Amino acid sequence: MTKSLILILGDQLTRNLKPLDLGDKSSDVVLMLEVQEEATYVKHHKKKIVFLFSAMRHFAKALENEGWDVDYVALDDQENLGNFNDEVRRALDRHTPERLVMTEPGEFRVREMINSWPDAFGIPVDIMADHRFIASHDEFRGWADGRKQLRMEYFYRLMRRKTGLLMNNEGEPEGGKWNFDSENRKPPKGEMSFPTPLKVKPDAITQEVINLVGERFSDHFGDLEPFWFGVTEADAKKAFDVFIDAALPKFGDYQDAMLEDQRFLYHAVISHYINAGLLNPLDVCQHIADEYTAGRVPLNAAEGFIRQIIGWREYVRGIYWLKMPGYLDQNFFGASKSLPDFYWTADTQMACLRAAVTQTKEEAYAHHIQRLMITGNFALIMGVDPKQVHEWYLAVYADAYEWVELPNTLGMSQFADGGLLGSKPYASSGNYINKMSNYCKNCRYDVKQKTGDDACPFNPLYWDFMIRNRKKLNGNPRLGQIYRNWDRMDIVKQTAYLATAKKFLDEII
Ligand code: FAD
Ligand code: DLZ
Ligand code: SF4
Repeated sequence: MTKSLILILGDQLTRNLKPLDLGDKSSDVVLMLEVQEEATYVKHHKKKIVFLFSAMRHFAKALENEGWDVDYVALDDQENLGNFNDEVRRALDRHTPERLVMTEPGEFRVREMINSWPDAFGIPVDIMADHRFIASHDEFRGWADGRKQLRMEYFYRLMRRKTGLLMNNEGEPEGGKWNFDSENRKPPKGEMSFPTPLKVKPDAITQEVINLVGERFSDHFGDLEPFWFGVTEADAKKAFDVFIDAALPKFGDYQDAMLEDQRFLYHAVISHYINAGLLNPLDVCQHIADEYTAGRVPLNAAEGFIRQIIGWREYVRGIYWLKMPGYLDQNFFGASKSLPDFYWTADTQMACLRAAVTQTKEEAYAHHIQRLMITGNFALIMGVDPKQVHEWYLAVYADAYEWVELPNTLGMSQFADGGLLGSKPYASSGNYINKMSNYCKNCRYDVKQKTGDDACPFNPLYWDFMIRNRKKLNGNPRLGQIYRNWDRMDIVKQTAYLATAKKFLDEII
């Protein structure tokens, strides 16, 4: 008889799971489930589904090769009932285990579902902590408790101390500073050469999944092929090595740059691997720290990268679990406009948005500044309902799971939490985009024009946003100068800004 049925979810594809450590190959069964509901509760990008199902199938095979008994329910199995509840119930009938064991899920929605299983199925359910994360839920709560502001920077220092990453023997940060961002954020300049992320040719398993997704999810956003993501731990490690050799030294310098014909620049393109379990976040950071110690990468690159993972990634997860479920419904500005259609079609004359959406459609990837300062910024200043923005980001990126996507979107990008994550909204005019990218050169709009039919829409919409939300933002010390600039502007110019914004929203969107 099966002692434990070990459920492994689609974003837990690692041996670094407590239930596997404690499990017994001779008496336990591993359960993995491809279910329609997970692929459609938001209509995930086709490439994201291929990536996850193929990675799940490869992981199941690897466990079998190690001697585990794996019960794998594929999406096209005749009896598959299409959701976790029904499929777990069926598996319990098949195996009649003493208990169900699993690692905690990443998403609140799934956690609630699992919480109902002991009663619903009359079986003990052991839910173990996810040790891929550096901070436990209690540790984050302990840090957050009683603090007025939950700034990432302070939490990050705690994580640096905890991991010892980039800390010297005296317990001080390498280079005498915690953060080297002032050396980053360079605009792209002159002739630059760019590496290409590792592209893996689909094997027979991946090809089978591509065919399945093509048949079952043809109405989902995004191009199915060419599909080049790795789907195993070995692929992911190779991709990470390619990044280290070819891109890491320049990662910091050009972290915020954007170029129309360069989709990846010096970014790692590994978030989908980390989030699904194919790469371990702490191992990744240790590797980067070792590269710095060996003198192969500058400190600004190593620190900048490590901060994204042990800082931002851990921090947003902490915020998510601290604030859910209420977090999902936050809407500080009361924004209610619908997400424009061009977020799905890329059919817009704004070159920056066209490029970001086209790339998202083709690659299920956009880098951070495209997400924050192009698609996010536009939705923010236009006044789109943050829930719609959230659902878009959750659907379209291969790395998107609610625990990481929601705080980044609703908090960092849309300021819908009223400033829990960021001290001011990431709203900008076209000037920032022009400085950091080459998009404006090929745009029907003129970034230098502030008002009128040819003005870059970001220019009037920026002011429209600031004025529309003035009551809510007035007390923000970081925005005082901006409002003073507005107040000094002559009324004709102010009126022209707001009229241009209105015309654009009424006629173009
Ligand atoms: P790099 O730029 O090379 O960074 C290295 C790694 O740092 C990433 O692989 C990632 O693991 C981590 N990282 C960097 N920034 C963040 C961050 N803000 N939060 C968490 N981890 C971070 N990231 C996701 O993993 N999933 C999401 O669903 C997601 N949604 C986002 C939505 C918005 C609106 C914004 C502004 C950002 C979002 N991010 C998300 C963060 C970031 O954009 C991606 O992690 C990054 O673009 C992934 O590409 P990369 O691997 O090339 O990252
Ligand atoms: C994202 C996703 C998709 C598309 N499909 C599955 C699936 O069929 N089976 C599965 O176990 N997990 C899937 N996932 C990942 C889950 O949505 C993820 O594990 C939960 O959101 C919990 O974080
Ligand atoms: Fe985007 Fe404005 Fe530049 Fe056009 S001019 S690419 S809309 S920022």
